[in-house]
Order: sequence, then structure tokens, then C-alpha cells
Amino acid sequence: MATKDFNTADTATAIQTIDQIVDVIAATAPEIRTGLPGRRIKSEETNPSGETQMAADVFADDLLCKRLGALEGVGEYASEERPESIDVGTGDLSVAVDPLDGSSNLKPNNTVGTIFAVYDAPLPAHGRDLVAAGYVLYGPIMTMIVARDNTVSEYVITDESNYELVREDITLPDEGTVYGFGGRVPDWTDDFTEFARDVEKDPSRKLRYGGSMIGDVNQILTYGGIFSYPALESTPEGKLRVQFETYPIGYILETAGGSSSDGEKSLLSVDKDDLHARSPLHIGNTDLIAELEAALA
Ligand code: FDP
Repeated sequence: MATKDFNTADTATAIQTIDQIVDVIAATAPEIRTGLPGRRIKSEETNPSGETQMAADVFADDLLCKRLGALEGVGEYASEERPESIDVGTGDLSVAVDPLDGSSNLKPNNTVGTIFAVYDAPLPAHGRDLVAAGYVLYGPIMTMIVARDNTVSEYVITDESNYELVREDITLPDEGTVYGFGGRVPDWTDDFTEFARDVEKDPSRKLRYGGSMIGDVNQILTYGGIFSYPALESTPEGKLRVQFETYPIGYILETAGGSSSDGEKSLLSVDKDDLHARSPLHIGNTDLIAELEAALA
């Protein structure tokens, strides 16, 4: 994927702001993780997508809004948890965040994550305006994936003031060995069901599905293969949100040499002008995404 030129005239400031955003995400993640145990309960509120918020969603959103919004180079902040984006300053870059992806997994204590997308445009922005994206995975080890400057890196976050580069230039393995598909199987379309059954026929592949997108995506980044949260009969737009989930995840996977799709085209080419719009998501090895698009055509 070609590196994007910045829209803003002040490229040096934009690069510095991306560095600061990554630092803030890494410094805030340990605090989010420490705050989770007492917040595995539902709040009284629903988010703009109509889902009941967990106390942890609100907590993580408040922390990230305060910290990211304080950066001079950031002009707008938006998250899955608030109806509108908010103006936080005069900077040129916008940050869109899913503060706690997979938060329904807190109850059974499965993986959750924090996703961030940095756009060089006002929100809602387009996939082509992304200049960086990444996520923190709160697994047995707290790791952070960052895609920027045409490269994907992995860091281990040890505490509020330390994170260490552990893998550079991450690319998807050539032979993808895992697959995971979200949504209720009876709610899948016939074409998608047929595709999924074909994927399963290959004995070199095995099912790895956890139900938290970041955990499932990280399996693909590690082992190669395909993960989908497809269009469903009941919800043709699927479940995942464009600004906060499908654009940044598409950007990360494509930067790592894989492909992304909404079923027809790259996730980065999806045109949606609503801040909370949704899209089907398919990410993985290029051959599998090509097969998927052919199956759904
Ligand atoms: P969650 O509702 O727990 O926050 O986008 C959110 C997400 O999790 C993804 O992480 C996950 O892939 C998907 O929804 C799972 O949703 P369902 O269990 O409703 O299929």
C-alpha cells in the first residue's frame, strides 16, 4: 500500500502528532487495563449504535478523550461511545477510537482491545485520509500494533512509561492457516455460507474465533488466513463501524501486505458519510479475499 501524502501543509507537525498519539495510547492502556476489574458491569446508557455500554467502555472513552484531546496537533476526537465528534483544539489531525472493542467479552474475561485511527481530515473522514492506525490487545501480554509509514510494528507495553518494539515490518504469512467468521450462522447469506464451507474444506486450516474482533484480527496478523464479520440477512451492513473499526483494521491489514474487503471492494474505498455507519468486514490473505469477493459477486 502506498504511503499517503499529508493533506496538511505542516507535515513535520503531523508526524510529531502521530508519535504523540501513539505514546498517549501506550501510556493510557495500562490504566485502562487496571480499571477493568470493577467495571465489568453494564452502565445505564446505550451507545449511538444502540448497544448497552459497559462501565469500562465509558471509563476508557473518558480517559482517551481527555489525553488525546490535550495534544496540540489533534483537532477532533470521536469514539464509538459518543454521538458526535468533539472539537478538542485547532490541530489538523482527527482521532477516532473504539475505546474498548469486544467489551461484551469482559464478563467471561476474554480478550478486549483499544482501536485508534488517525485521519488527516475532519470527521467523519474517508479511508484514504488515514495516516496511521493501530490497536492495543489486552491479552495475557499487553501488545500494541501500529501501522504507519507503510509498515506495521508490534510493541509490548510494560507500564505507563515503557513500551518496547518487539516486531518490525510485520507481514501476513503466505500460507494462511486460521479462519474465523462472526455473526449467527443461520443469519449468514447463502453465498457467504457456501464460501465459509469451502474455506473449512482445506485440512491445513483451522477455526480460531474468539468473539472479540481485535483478538480475532490479531490471529490473522499472526498466522494468516481470513476473518469476517459479514453482511447478515437481518443486518446487511454487518455489525462493525466504519470510522472506528473497519477503516483502521483494513488499513493495518493492507499495510501488512494482506487485503481487506466489504465483500466487493477494499474497506478503504468504502464511502459512508455517517459517523456511526457500519460495513461488513473481511480481512486476510489476498488470495482468500479474492476468493471471497468472487463468491459474493
Ligand atoms: P462487542 O460487541 O463485544 O464490543 O464491534 C464490537 C464487537 O464486540 C467485536 O469486537 C466482535 O467481533 C463483535 O462485536 C461480536 O459481536 P456479536 O457477538 O454480537 O456477534
